[in-house]
Amino acid sequence: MSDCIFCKIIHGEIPSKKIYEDEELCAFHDVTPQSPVHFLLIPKRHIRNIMEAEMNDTALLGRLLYKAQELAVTLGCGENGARFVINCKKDGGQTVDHLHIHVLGGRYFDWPPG
Ligand code: DGP
Repeated sequence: MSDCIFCKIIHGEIPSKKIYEDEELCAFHDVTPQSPVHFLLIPKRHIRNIMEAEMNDTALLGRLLYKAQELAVTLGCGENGARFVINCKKDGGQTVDHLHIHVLGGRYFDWPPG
């Protein structure tokens, strides 16, 4: 989608610190990190949010989740764990309308969120 920040990152039109990329997925460090490890993993196809995923997307969503934990382990979160977050729409605090999972690690996160 032409005016989507994350689509522009995928196409290299906006610089980013990429961690991983394959034919379906792309991961890069968050520009405003909230913890020592904070990256975003996204599908390359423009899906606006998790609630717009379709039945046909279940394999992609499975890969997204699997790759998120794999990258978290690679970045040193294997022992202490991490927070995996998907914000959705206004009440979920989503600010970029391209499905993404936040992976946050390297420090403790309280629960419930504020
Ligand atoms: P959310 O609130 O879940 O929609 O989070 C969007 C995240 O995207 C937020 O933590 C900041 C990050 N972000 C926004 N613009 C950019 C950008 O241009 N580059 C990178 N790397 N991250 C961005």
